[in-house]
Amino acid sequence: MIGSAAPGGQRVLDLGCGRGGLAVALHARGLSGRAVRIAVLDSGFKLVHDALVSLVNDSRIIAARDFVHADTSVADDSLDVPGQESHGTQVLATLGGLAPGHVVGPAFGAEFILAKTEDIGSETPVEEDHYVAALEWADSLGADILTSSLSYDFGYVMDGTQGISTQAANTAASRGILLVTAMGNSGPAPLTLGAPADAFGILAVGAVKRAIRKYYEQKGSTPSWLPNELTFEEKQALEEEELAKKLSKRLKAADEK
Ligand SMILES: [Ca+2]
Ligand SMILES: [Ca+2]
Repeated sequence: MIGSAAPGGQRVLDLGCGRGGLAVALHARGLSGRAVRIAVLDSGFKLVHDALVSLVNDSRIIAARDFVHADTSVADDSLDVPGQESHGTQVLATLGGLAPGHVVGPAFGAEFILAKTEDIGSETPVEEDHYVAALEWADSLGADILTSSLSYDFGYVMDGTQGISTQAANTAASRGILLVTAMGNSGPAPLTLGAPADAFGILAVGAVKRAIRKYYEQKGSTPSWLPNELTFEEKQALEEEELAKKLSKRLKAADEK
C-alpha cells in the first residue's frame, strides 16, 4: 500500500518486509532513481513477476537483450536450466522492484536496460564475452549506471588490467559510467576477488549480510552494540537501521556544504 506523503512530495512506500532502512531514507528525500538509466547484467529476468510487472506497465524497461541465445526475450528459454532467470529477477526486484507491501527497491523510479549474459548451466569464458558485449550495448543506449552481481575467475591476476570484463569496466569508467559490481562469492580471504571487481574507478561491493551471518555462526558472538538475545533477523534489521542513520547524517552534511 502507498503510505503518507514525505518531505518534498515524495511518496513513502510500504516496503512490506520491515527492513530496507537505506531505501526509506532515500525515498523520504525524493530520490527514486527517476531520470537515471540503469543497465542490469544478469542471468535473465522474469518480467511477469509481481515485483517487476510495474516496470513493464510503466514502460520503464527501455531495452532487453539475451546475449546467451541472441534474442530479445530475457526470460527462461527452452534451452536454459530451469530457474535461469531467478537470480536476475531477484537482483532487479531488489534494485527497482515496485510491489508495495512486499518489496520496493531504492531505485523504483529508474529506467532499466536488461541484459541476459550469464548462463547458470556452465562457467565458460564466453559468458565474460557476453558481459563485455552487454557493456558496449548499454553504453550505446545511454546507460548512466551499469550493475552486475556477476564475477569471473579465469586465472587472472587481480591487478586491474587482466580480465576482459575488467578492461571493459575500465573503459566504461573512463566514459563516465558508474559500474557497480559484486566482489565474488569466495571472500573474505585474500585473493578471492573476481573480475571485474578489480577495475579502476568502479564500485565493488562485498556481501555484508553473508559476512555478518558467517561472523555470528563462527564466532558465536555479536558486535558489542547488538544485544546477544536478538534473533538473526532482528540483528539484521538493527544493522540496516544503523546504516540508514549513517546515510541520513551523510546526506544532511552534504546539504549543509
Ligand atoms: Ca531468450
Ligand atoms: Ca555461468
